[in-house]
Amino acid sequence: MPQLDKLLADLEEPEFLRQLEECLERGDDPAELLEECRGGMDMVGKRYETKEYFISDLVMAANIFTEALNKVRPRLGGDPKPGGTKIVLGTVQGDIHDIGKNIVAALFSARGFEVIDLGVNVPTQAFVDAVRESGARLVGLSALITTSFAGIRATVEAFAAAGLRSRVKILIGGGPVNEEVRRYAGADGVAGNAVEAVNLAESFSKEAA
Ligand code: B12
Repeated sequence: MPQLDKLLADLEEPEFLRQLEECLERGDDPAELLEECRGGMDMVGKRYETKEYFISDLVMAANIFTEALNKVRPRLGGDPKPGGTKIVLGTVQGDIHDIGKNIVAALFSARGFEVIDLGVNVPTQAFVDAVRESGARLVGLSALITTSFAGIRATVEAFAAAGLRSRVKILIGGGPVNEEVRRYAGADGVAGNAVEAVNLAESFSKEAA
């Protein structure tokens, strides 16, 4: 079994991509492969904390992961369906991490949702406006740095202030986001990875139907 996580953490780009191709060719589960790669990003984060890696290494790791996601995306299957359940997705204000959000977006599209991706560092009002314009009943907020938990909460509060809180289910996720953060922010659900995120969204959509 190749160690995709370690190859990514060591920034061994050509060998990492070669082995990823091999795994895809032999039919390994694409979502599981992405989770293994995510383990490599955790190692990168730890090396950054211990000052073995610098920001430039984080950028390089992010670029390699993005290439990996581009290779894996077609294998996730499905087609984006304009008529599917809509979800407004974005990384909250103050935060520019988007790899996890992009994986979540890819899996939602593959499972037949229509994803309205607002990108990164999204102002609270932009989420509210997107829900108003699209009529989406699901919102997904991503956050990777602890200082952006306040951005999650502010976004939830913005929906309340706009009188839309009961219309939408708000899912949150991203590295350190957990049940405690969900309670702090007043969101409806939290998921630890993209597969859990889609399953939770599907159960919310069924409830609403
Ligand atoms: C790559 C990286 C970067 C890249 C990001 C590039 C990009 N395009 O995203 C760059 C270099 C830009 C970067 C910048 C910074 N980073 Co950074 N970064 C990382 C790193 C190494 C990996 C993140 C990642 O991509 N993980 C892989 C993805 C797949 O995992 P994920 O995001 O968790 O997503 C999964 C789940 O969480 C879930 N999910 C994700 N989103 C959502 C959304 C919903 C709705 C749901 C339901 C689920 C869900 O599904 C995903 C798939 O399974 C992490 C370390 C780590 N362990 O995460 C640090 C890390 C997050 N960064 C950190 C820091 C400090 C920074 C900077 C502040 C550094 C600086 N001094 O400038 C800046 C932040 C700037 C800002 N304002 O945002 C710290 C945060 C510490 C903290 N206490 O908050 C970390 C933890 C590193 C560390 N250990 O110190 N970073």
